[in-house]
Amino acid sequence: MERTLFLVKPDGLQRGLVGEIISRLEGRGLKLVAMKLMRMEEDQARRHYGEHVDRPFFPGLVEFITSGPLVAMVWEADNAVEIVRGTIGGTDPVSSAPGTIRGDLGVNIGRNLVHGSDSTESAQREISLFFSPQEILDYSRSVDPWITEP
Ligand code: IDP
Ligand code: MG
Repeated sequence: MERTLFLVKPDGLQRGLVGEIISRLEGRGLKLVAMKLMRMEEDQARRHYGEHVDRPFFPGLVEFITSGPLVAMVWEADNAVEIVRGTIGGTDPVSSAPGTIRGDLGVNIGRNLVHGSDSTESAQREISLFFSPQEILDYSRSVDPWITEP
């Protein structure tokens, strides 16, 4: 089963949108398998966003993502990466589609509320930056056959 790392960034937490954002993923039927309230350290932030190290927005991004508490999660489903990215919407809320998290709740690319892994390879790397294997729970739900055809 595919897993993806999902973050409600510090702006989402400060704005009181954690519940609303989680509801959108719960509502789609994805399974929550890990979650923690935490504050990222600078070193962790630099590794998480390592692909962007040379971009002009990198210092501001690291400062923002470490500026306050965030909520980190792992969600599981067949095609979890693509499903979560679709529910998040495009990177810049100015043009994110209405109906997506960023398209409904944000207006600025530097405050775009959430993160979702962009590939299964990124997901594996990112999940291991946030969670130990013991923190990721394996369980079944009786509703599963009503969400995914067995
Ligand atoms: P993604 O979050 O949709 O995968 P990426 O291109 O991987 O988007 O960028 C990572 C994060 O860096 C974005 O979510 C956003 O917070 C920030 N970011 C990207 N481009 C800009 C920019 O031009 N200005 C400010 N922040 C940016
Ligand atoms: Mg990205």
